[in-house]
Amino acid sequence: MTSKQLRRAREALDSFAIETPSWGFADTGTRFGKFFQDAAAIDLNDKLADAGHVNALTGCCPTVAVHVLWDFKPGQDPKAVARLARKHGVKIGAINPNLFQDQCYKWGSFSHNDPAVRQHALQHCFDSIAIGKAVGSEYVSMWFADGTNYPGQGDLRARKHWFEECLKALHQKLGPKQTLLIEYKPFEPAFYATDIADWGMAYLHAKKAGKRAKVLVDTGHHYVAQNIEQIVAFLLDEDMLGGFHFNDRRYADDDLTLGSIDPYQIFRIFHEIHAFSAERRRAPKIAYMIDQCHNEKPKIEATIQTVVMAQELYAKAALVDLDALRRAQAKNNVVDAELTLKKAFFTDISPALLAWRKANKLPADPLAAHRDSGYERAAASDRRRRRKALGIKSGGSFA
Ligand code: AFD
Ligand code: MN
Ligand code: MN
Repeated sequence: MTSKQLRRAREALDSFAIETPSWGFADTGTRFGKFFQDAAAIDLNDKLADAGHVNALTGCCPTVAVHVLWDFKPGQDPKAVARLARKHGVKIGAINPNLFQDQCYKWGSFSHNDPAVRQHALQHCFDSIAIGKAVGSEYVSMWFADGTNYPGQGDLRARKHWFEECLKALHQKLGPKQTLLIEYKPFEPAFYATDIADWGMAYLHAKKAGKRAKVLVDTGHHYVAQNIEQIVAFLLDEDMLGGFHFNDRRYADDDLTLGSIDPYQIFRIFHEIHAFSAERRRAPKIAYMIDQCHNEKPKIEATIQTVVMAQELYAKAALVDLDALRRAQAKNNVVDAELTLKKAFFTDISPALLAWRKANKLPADPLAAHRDSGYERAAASDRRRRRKALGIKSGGSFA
């Protein structure tokens, strides 16, 4: 690395933070079954402890996204949760309402044809906004499972109008520092028409909801051939890119770990953001968040691997020589234009990462430091004991 590259990479590392998901530390599964891990978090205290441990080792993930129904017990004091997070060295990040598990949502939430259900869903979101205000969170992150499975099942335009009404009502409840993130997903669990199926629908709903509504891009929520960085460039240019849920996938919303299948795609997404920031001389406010569930990888190891990969790709993308790129584009020199990206992508930025970690008093190898720390072993034995006492299934081959 040249000294100029070293400086740019370290500046990028200084400015980069990514949010871990509370649900990434707990046992998760697929629709075919759940495989338990002894060291998986049991409750919110475990999740925040694990998130704090990952942040202490990596220095780049100081906030934790929470799922209201999965993390907040009914009547729990949100300020106590904020204090618990601080105790573990992290802060509560995005608030995720849950509009997809209650039985009343069988026919949808904001798109339900019964106004009482729509009102029930809205009230849950109002409560989630209040939790966000109480814990000092900036983001309310909305994902909807709403959709239909058969042609003719629902009135597609009526559902659009119900969504518009609810999102507008929700936006009006936001505090002055809160942003509403509207996430899209082409299918699953709906397999005929998902109500917010693509970036265009999310964009339209955000625009109509109000000024503090933006689009959330989940990298797993696209058709295999879709060009995600082009969507990101459009949303950036319209000042409508609110944030990301990063993960990776081979086929659909597989929730594999970021960069495990196609790191070059994440690099190209970050390149669009760096190019936008350089040309507009301002870094857009974007919530970088992880949304994964690692059924097979140990939860904490997978999260360390993920945040380090995100850091590396973000720093690599900062090395693209934008002047050389624009010169090559101006001359339609396709090979040189492509090479400016490839050169940055294949630059070994470990010298910058090591220097950054040293300057921030962080371990040179966060994964090795975690493995040497005994944290996983201690968590497994404590949580195995607690699971037994709670009568919850544990890991192991014949459990
Ligand atoms: C599922 C959904 C969506 C949502 C996440 C957390 O596909 O990505 O953001 O759960 O609620 O992955
Ligand atoms: Mn998501
Ligand atoms: Mn998803």
